[in-house]
Amino acid sequence: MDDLRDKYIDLIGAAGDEATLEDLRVQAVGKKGEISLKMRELGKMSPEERQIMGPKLNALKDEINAALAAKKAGLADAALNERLKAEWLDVTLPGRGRRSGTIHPVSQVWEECTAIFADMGFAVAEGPQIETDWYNFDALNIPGHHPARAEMDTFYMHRAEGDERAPNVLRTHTSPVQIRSMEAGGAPTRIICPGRVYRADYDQTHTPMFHQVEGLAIDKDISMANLKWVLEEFFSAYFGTAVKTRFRASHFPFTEPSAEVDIQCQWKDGSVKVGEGDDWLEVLGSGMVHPKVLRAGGIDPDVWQGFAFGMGIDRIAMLKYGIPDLRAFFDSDLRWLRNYGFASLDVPTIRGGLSR
Ligand code: 2NL
Repeated sequence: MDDLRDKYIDLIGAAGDEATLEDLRVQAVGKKGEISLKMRELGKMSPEERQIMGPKLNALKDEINAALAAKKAGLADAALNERLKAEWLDVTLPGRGRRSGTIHPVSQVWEECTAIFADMGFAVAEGPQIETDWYNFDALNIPGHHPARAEMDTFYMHRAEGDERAPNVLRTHTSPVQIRSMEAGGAPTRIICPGRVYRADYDQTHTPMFHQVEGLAIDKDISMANLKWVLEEFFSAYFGTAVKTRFRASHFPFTEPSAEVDIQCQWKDGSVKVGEGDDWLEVLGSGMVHPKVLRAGGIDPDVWQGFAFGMGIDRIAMLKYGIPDLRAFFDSDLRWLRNYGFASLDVPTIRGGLSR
């Protein structure tokens, strides 16, 4: 038994890796290992012999197991020491910078607009981008034969062969959201509707998808004067400087009277500055909501009246942030996005604040 002990203790001491150690474990204390076989022989011994040999064999088995475990831990330590010697890390080096994405100018301006109008008590309403022709046109006093339907370069959805219903459309403005809000919430109301709109038009200043924010205020005594105040307040907050507006008589089917709104600006070496000079830039359409449109939204035009307006988010983004080409907005060019994008934690800038 002493020979057996010395043999395995020496072999375990000399083992150079875990695989050798495992082989030794199987040879010595495995099911068919030398010590296990010896233990099986206990059955053939006399009780007296067994009294002596049993505990001795158990002690030997424990000793071998302990030696295996100790050697295994030793090998792991040695391996770790080798790795620590070979691999090292300078924890004082600066980290590798990770580029973060940017907020698209459209998203930034969208947020700025909603923040400014929210301060004036407007709630945000959103709605579907695929609309029925009733919500997109008829409810807005644009009947089937009206030239505005043709002028709008509408995208029509597919209808199955033989389906004679008027096709759905990609909304050409966010006005249908306002019709839906009138139906759902009635009057009085103050909402803005920012969103994507679609027109089949593509050139220097038009993209087939663009962004619009429309506004609607309905009450018993709302007038064009309120409209003018709200818009001047908006443009001054948005551009961070007092901005004069100029209202020009115009025509839209959904408002009566209607006005196009220009903002004061100056051309300076090829670019435009808002809020100074004596040039004018058209940025917005507006007017008093047409009685037929109020009625389409389920509101009694003999009791209620209101103003509405619509403007392009992309266009006022270009104006404020000096972005020259509209089409680049939707090219997903990373160099452009890094240049014109905003840091994700930038709070919408409403410079100047409101005069209240
Ligand atoms: C433009 C013209 C405008 C409206 C949009 C509107 C909505 C309802 C009722 C009446 Cl529900 N009007 N929206 C009114 C006037 C003009 O947009 O040229 N925008 C860029």
